[in-house]
Amino acid sequence: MEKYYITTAIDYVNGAPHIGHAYEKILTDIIARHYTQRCDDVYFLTGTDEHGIKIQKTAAAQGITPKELCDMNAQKFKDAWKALDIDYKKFIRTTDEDHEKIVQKIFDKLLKQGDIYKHSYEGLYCQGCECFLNPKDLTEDGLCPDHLKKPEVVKEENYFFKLTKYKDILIKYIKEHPDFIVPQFRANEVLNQLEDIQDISVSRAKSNVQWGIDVLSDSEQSIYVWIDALSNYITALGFDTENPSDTFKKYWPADVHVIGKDILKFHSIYWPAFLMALDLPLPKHIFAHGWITIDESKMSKSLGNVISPTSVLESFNLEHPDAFRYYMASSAPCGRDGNYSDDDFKEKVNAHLANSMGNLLNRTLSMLVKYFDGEVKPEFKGENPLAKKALGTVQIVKNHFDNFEIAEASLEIISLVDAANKYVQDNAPWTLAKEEKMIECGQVLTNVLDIMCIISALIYPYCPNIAADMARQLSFNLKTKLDDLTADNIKTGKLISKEDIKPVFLRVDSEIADKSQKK
Ligand code: ME8
Repeated sequence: MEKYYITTAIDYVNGAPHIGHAYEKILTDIIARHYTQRCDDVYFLTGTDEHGIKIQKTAAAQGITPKELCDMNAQKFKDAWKALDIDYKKFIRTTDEDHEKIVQKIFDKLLKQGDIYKHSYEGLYCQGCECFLNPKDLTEDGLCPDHLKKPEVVKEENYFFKLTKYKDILIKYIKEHPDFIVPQFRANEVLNQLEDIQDISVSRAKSNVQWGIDVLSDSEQSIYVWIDALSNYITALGFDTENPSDTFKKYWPADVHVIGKDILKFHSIYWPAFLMALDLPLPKHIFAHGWITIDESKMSKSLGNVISPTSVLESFNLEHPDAFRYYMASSAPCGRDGNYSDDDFKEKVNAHLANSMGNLLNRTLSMLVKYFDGEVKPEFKGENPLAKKALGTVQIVKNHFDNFEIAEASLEIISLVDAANKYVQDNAPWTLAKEEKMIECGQVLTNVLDIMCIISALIYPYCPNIAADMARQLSFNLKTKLDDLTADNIKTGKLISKEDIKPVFLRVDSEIADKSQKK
């Protein structure tokens, strides 16, 4: 694998980031970090979507300019991703000058080659979706099914993109590439939507929408938000209609666009059609994740249950975001909806990260210090009964990531931790020490520590801080590529002293955590 190009959806900046936005960025960051363990060149793009009527109206309601609103809220997204250790390479804003210029050129090219034409139109526009809705998709009360709001009747002369021209070729492509849309069960929904697809409006009259990129040849029209937004995946790399940059040539096509299920239509129908019109290759995968609910309810301003991504870190006084990242990433199987609840969060991270994984390392290192002054003797090394399961888990985890099964992969890692715990329980090194079977005791401890190195590598994408703490105590190089992992990781000689043993994760709400909170 030479390169891996991965993107998130770019978030609307008419509000602050919430836990749903965070879910997507965490999933993407985990996938990106996993691939850094398999390939030297991962490009991770995220950003904000800053044009459109929604942003224009929110700014007006707050008495500020759209640009001021965008600047203020884009910063909130950047701050949140920093707090969650989202390690993106580039943050694109659709108000970036170079992005705007290239979007104008893309539109112009499609217009000149006849993929875009002008047409007078009356339709039902949903501001929440920033798109025209088909009357047959509305609820019985005539509302947008996603936003439960009445769409407005818009009558305008707009530019249209000839989506119908690409209908058959798109259907064929999706049928011939069963891994294009992930999870596969969503492909049928897309094929159904394609059946009655129409040409789509790709501009709005400036008189109605001022906050948008001007059509180059027609200053009365601004470019429709989805052409503007979707193009970010190529403009960020320096795409140009005449002279694409080397970065673009290197990274395009994207390996995966990670997006929510609500915007799958735009990514698996509109975007591939735009790309075909531009004569560019299609992304390899569109991964549509599910939605996060709070205490089993849909998050909404009116219910007052919108949770900011950093509020969880603050309310549990977490010193790093690992537990939250782990919890979110393991909250739902591939493409299914997940849920956040405080109680479930506490229970799961305490059980998995503190009791199973953290304690195992802590107990094993403490015994090594107690019985052997922290030294791994050459005679402790030998055949490791946990090796097969551990190296098998590495392969299973890789396979899960290839299918974007992030929660499923995390379960495999915890199952390896459980197997190592059972091995310690079954072999009771404390009893071996009491019976003065010191070599056997040392072997058991070393076997576990060798496997803990593999566990630190596997948990790294989810919990980079915990993994770094584990690796430090094990003198293990976390930069080891997954394919280079062996079951022989611990060097012989002095490994650790008593004062260097440190719990890698304190139970949330435990006494110790309470004390460190008071500090
Ligand atoms: O759709 N759970 O922006 P957006 C999980 N600007 N994911 C959620 C979620 C939830 N409760 N709520 C939102 C847009 N998301 C466009 C995208 S891409 C070229 C343009 C996800 O701020 C949502 O599914 O409404 C989407 O993938 C992302 O957050 C941004 O949503």
